[in-house]
Amino acid sequence: MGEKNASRPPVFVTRALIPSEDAFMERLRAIFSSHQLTNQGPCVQQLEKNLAHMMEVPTLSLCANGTLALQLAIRLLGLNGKTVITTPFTYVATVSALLWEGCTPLFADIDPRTLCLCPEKTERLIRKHPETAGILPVHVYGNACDVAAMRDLGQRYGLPVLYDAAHAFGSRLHGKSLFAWGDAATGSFHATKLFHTVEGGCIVSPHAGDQETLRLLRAFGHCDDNHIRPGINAKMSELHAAVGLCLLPQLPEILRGRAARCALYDAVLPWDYGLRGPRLAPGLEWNHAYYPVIFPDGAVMRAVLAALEARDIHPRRYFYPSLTKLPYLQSPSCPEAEDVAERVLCLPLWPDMEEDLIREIGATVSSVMAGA
Ligand code: T4K
Repeated sequence: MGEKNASRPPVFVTRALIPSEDAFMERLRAIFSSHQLTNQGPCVQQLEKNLAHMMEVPTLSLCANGTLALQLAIRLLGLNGKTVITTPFTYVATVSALLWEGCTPLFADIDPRTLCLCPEKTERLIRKHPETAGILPVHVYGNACDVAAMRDLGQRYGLPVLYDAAHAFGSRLHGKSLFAWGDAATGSFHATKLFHTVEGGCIVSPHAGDQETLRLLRAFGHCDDNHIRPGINAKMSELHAAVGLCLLPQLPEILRGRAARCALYDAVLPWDYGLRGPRLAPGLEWNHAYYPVIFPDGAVMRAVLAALEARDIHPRRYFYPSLTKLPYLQSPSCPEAEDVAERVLCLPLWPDMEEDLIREIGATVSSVMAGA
């Protein structure tokens, strides 16, 4: 153990999908010959239509990235400047979007089984903070939050529920896209995501009229000479949308490839040593967005990480630290999130990842666990 394999390049947590060069060049030539490179061009419109159709949602608005998608959705729901309850177990973008919109984030702890925001702890925090104006749960790793409990909370306290669905593209709950839940849901199409536009994001809302508002918000707030509200520049370019149009037809193959690799991890990892994964929501067709493994304690996780890194294999500590520990926020502790953040690792995963690599990772983890 501990030997770098000189015959292969380093292994990272994921490997971005590359569109077929021919398909992309064809789209690029069309874009260049039209001279329309951005500002709600035909590729963006087509991708919006294709994604909305595929996800069976009334409308979908593309934007420049998943962070701006959150910021636009916060504005859409009128939450800017207000107190919003969210989860500490997520990528930092969830909370930085709130901070950039002048919100006060409050962290409720997670359910340690699903790793998503806990509805009971959220309700306790709402009662303690009657100034709460909204709830921002995250479908972590593409697992589903308890959407029924969150909807119930939203209705009982009159609070909009905005889902950060950055990991959830391709996940379906009871046959419906995870983006179909909530007062709005936002996605990320960053290069590291299972489907991407290099940089990109989207906002889905159940109200068709919101698309017009989002079109204004993401493009300076005006329509020709008619200035309606303050906006920002969060538009997606035609080149980015073209990458998405090339990759989208591969989605079924992408999901199958990821599921098969996760099944192989399931088979080769030494679960008897107390490893576990998040408990998936009942009724979920999971997109296998990540392959998180929770180790018995932080010391074992760090030993596994060191052994893999010695082989030039680089899993990631998604999501460490718990956001309650951010140095620029003062937050009470959330023990469940802090505990999981100390001992979770996301193993490398992409749809055509070599099976031998997964076996090598399994054997490395097994040998560390056997000696621990
Ligand atoms: N909400 C949640 C819950 C999120 O997880 C995220 C983003 C957002 C909101 C915000 O969405 P965006 O504004 O990003 O659209 C990555 C991604 O940059 C970020 O999108 C993602 N979540 C987060 C979980 O992970 P890093 O800093 O870990 O990425 P990086 O550059 O270390 O890349 C990881 C590996 O991916 C590399 O080692 C190799 C591979 N890779 C990376 C890039 C950039 C490629 O193969 N090609 C590439 O171009 O943040």
